[in-house]
Amino acid sequence: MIAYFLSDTHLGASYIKNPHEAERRLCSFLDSIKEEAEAIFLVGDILDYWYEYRYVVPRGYVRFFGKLAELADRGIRIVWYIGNHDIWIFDYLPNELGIEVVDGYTIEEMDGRRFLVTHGDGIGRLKRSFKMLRRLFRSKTCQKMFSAIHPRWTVPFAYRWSSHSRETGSLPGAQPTLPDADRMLTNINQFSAEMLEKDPTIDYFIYGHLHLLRRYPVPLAEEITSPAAKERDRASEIVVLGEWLHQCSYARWDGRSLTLHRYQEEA
Ligand SMILES: [Mn+2]
Repeated sequence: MIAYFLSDTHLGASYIKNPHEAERRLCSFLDSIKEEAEAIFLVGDILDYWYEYRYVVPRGYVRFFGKLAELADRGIRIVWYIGNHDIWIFDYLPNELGIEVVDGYTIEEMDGRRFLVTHGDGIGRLKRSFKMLRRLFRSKTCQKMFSAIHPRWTVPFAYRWSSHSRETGSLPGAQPTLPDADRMLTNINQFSAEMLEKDPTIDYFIYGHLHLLRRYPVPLAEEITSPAAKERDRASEIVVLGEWLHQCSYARWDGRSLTLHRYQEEA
């Protein structure tokens, strides 16, 4: 099985200087892997803002959506994990593009290895304000109320929020700044160790969200180290996927090993 993992492309973000170029580069990457990829995991914050109304969706991304549809039509399995920016995908994108959309995590089995995959914004110890907003954003009642407001007001508001929160770093739309990244690394370490305690068969924990490219063995806190985990013949690893604003980083599973790469277009 050949599979690809990438995250945090943030298409549509106001701070992307050349939006069409960012979209084109992503499509060119998808083109370059379509002959061999059997599964593609989009690990969250793929769009900087998205909101599906019942009969209407926001503008943009036609080439990217078209590319996903083309790859899905070829039989490539595409799984899109909701991040903290692209929360409001409902039934339009999955049905229209023929992809799977996941809110939370899944455990994937490929070639006898097990992968826990999730964006990573909702795990570990979160600030109370962040937790409340996450709940608010996912509340069916709030979504109904939000949908009832004309998009001419909500969409510009959401874009402003998304770029403002990035500057202040205090809201869920925020990009992690470095001190924040430390806390988030602690969160994913803790979450991974706890999951491993429950299920020692997980080989890889794959996260987005941090905009850092990292790979290291799951650090097991002493109090949560289980005998089962200790007896394992191989160490479980944490992989943080980086981002597509500068690094264009991704992970590739080739059936035997997982490797990290940066996409560079051929001249
Ligand atoms: Mn994120």
